[in-house]
Order: sequence, then structure tokens, then C-alpha cells
Amino acid sequence: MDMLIYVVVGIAALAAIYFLFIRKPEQPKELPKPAAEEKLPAKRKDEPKLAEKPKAKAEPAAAPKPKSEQPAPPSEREPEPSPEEPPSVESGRASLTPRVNVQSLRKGLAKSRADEGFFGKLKALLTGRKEIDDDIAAEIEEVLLASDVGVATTESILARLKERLAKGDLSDSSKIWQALREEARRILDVDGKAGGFLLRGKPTVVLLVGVNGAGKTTTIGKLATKLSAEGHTCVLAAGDTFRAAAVQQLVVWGDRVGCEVVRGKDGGDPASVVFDSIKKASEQGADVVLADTAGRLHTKANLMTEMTKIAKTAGKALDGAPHEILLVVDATNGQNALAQAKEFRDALPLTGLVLTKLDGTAKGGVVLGISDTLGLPVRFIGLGERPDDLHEFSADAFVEALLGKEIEDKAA
Ligand SMILES: Nc1nc2c(ncn2[C@@H]2O[C@H](COP(=O)(O)OP(=O)(O)OP(=O)(O)O)[C@@H](O)[C@H]2O)c(=O)[nH]1
Ligand SMILES: [Mg+2]
Repeated sequence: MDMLIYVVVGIAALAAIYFLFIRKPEQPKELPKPAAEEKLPAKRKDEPKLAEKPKAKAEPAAAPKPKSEQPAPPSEREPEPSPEEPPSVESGRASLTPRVNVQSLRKGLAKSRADEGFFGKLKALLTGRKEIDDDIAAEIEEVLLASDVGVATTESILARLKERLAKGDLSDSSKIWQALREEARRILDVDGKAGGFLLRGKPTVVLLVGVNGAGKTTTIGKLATKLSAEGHTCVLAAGDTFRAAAVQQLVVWGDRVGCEVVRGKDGGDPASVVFDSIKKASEQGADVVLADTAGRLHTKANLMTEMTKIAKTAGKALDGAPHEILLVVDATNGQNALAQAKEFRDALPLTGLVLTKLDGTAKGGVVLGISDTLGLPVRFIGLGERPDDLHEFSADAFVEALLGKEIEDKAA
């Protein structure tokens, strides 16, 4: 019996030693990592809107995805920006696209590059031309006018070309191409101002104005998409209270991008919507207010009065606002667009231009005419309806895309 007790106690002691000292405690199973892409948007909704440092924000599922958001496998990653070209957000400028992307601009300007377009016509004129005689000036003039460069701007380009022709400076077609590009750059480089806009208020208030259908609301959606992808927070002001559908259109963009949309009553006072938006953005510490406006009221005079009132009221909500008043112009309207643009310029202290629908016109010369006549820098150009079809304007890149190379080499 004693023996049996010893055996039982012995076994129990061995078992205790085994469980206490020898057997390793079972490791907790590693939880599968949440698929960051799926979870983030839902979670981030409750997070404070403004991060301490600008950071790429997650987007709701329906939104078009900025490439920068999700880390891609190394092989798919975009090349790092070169050290000579730091992202211009650092300097406070709202750089919305890689600085120079001539190829994608050229794709968007395909109609102007085609045979029957601005570039194509110049190419037909200059290709294989051995004799540079006086006729060439008149032929170039014809192409410029047909491409919506406008009378005054065409005259100023021609005067300089003729001077150089007389001096014998432009002895072959390649030199003429060169001279045309120089002229285009001179015109587009308004006071040395670059495209995009500076974030110089907190919030920076940007008012978009223009006739109906010019692309104001779409441009706001595109701008909000890009600004958000770069880590800036935006508030959208639904200042087109004239049409209920306009507010709805902005709300759709706001939902896509994840930006708050401040709206008033249908038919309400748009100036007070803009005022409220600025106050809200200030309270939230948002970076940018993008204010939409109506393109059509009962009369033109009403529209201009309303725009002026909105701009003044913005200044009451925040000193220095609006920091930018961008005139949105539909490039396919050609010379009509110019006449409309002048009315806005006379009524408002415009700071820049957005030329939309350049993908839809063969007359890319309209950019030169409008910028020159109004004396305003082009800040952005629209080359399609998708969120990433808005390009920060660069005179060099644009001229290169519209009038540049490869074909010049063949033509020379
Ligand atoms: N192809 C092309 N279409 C564009 C571009 N920008 C805007 N659009 C289209 O132009 C149409 C009018 O754009 P909206 O943004 O509604 O114009 P809006 O100035 O807000 O017009 P109102 O609200 O009526 O004053 C829409 O169908 C847009 O998709 C562009 O750069 N290229
Ligand atoms: Mg609109």
C-alpha cells in the first residue's frame, strides 16, 4: 500500500515538474493583420480631421485612389522624386501633379497636336520648308488666328517674328519653331508666376468663378482630390445655391474625397454659405476652403454683383480671404470664352485662370490668347473628366507639350 502511495505521489510530482518547468506555455496565435486598405476608411471617419503633420489621408471606397496612399510592392512603386525637385508641398505651394509630365500633357492635347490642330497646322507649314520668305509670317498669322490665339496676341507675336525675320535671325524652320516656343513661353510666364497656388492662409480660401458649364464644380472636386491626397484638409462651400443639383454635385465629390461640404438652403444666400464654410474650416483647423459659385443667375449683372458680395463676405470671415479667385474657362468656347472672361475680370480681383476641356479642342492656342489678354497666370488646366485630369500649369511643360520637339526635328 505504502508503495502504491509513493508511486502516485512520485507521478504527481513529475507531472507538476513537467507542467511548471519543462512545458513551454502555448504561444498566442498571431492574429491575421487587418487588410489596411479595407479597414482604414471606416476607422478614420472618427479620427480628428486634421493630423498634426500633413499626411496622406485614406479615402472612402468609392473615391478614386491617389497612388501615393497605399504602399505598393517595391517593383510597383513610383520612382522617388529626385533631390533636385522636392515636392512643392514642402514650400507651401499646392503642387497637384508631378511637376513636369510632358507626355501626359501631350496625350491630353492630342487634338491640338493632330494634323488639323494648332500644332499640326504649323507643322504642315514648316515641314520641309527650305525657303524662309516673307510669306511665312502671313501663313503663321493665319494659323494663330484659326487656333484662337486672338487678334491682339497674334499681332504681338507676329511683330516680334517679323523683326527677327528682317534681321535674318530666323534662317530655317527649326529657328522659327524655336522662336514660336519662345513667344509662347514669354506670354504664358505672367510675372514669373507659376501654376498651382500658395497655401498662405489657414485656411486658404479659393473662390472659383465662371460661366455655367465651364467646369467649376468638377475642378473643385479634382482639386479636393489632389489636395487631400497630399495630406491637406479641405472644406467645400456649396456657394451655387441657385441650382439644387449643383449642391448635390458637390456633395457627391465631397463624399468621394472625404471632405466636409457646407451647404445652405436652396435659393439661400451664397455669401453666407461661404462665410459659414470659412468659419467652420477655421474652427476645424482645415487647410483649404474651395468655394463653388453659380454660373448663371437671372441676369449677368446679378451674377457679377453676387460674386462681388461673396468675395467681400469671405474677407469678413477671415482677413485676407479670398486668397485666390480663379476664373474657370471652358477652352472649347474659344473667342466667346474671352469675352466672358473679360466681364469677370472687370468685376472681380481675379488671381488666376483654370482652363478646362483642353482635351476637347484642337485650338490649344486659346490658352495664349486668354492669359495674354487678361494678364492672368494660368494656374491649372483640365484635360479630361477624371479626378487626376487636372494639371498644375507649367509654361515650359505646356509649351513643350503643345509645340515641342520630336516633330520639329523631322520638320527642320
Ligand atoms: N472633357 C472635359 N470635360 C470637363 C473638364 N472639366 C469639366 N468637364 C465637364 O464639363 C461639364 C460641366 O462641368 P461642371 O463642373 O458641372 O461645370 P460648372 O462650371 O460647375 O457648371 P454650372 O454649375 O452649371 O455653373 C461636366 O460634364 C464635366 O465633367 C475637362 O477638363 N475636360
Ligand atoms: Mg457647378
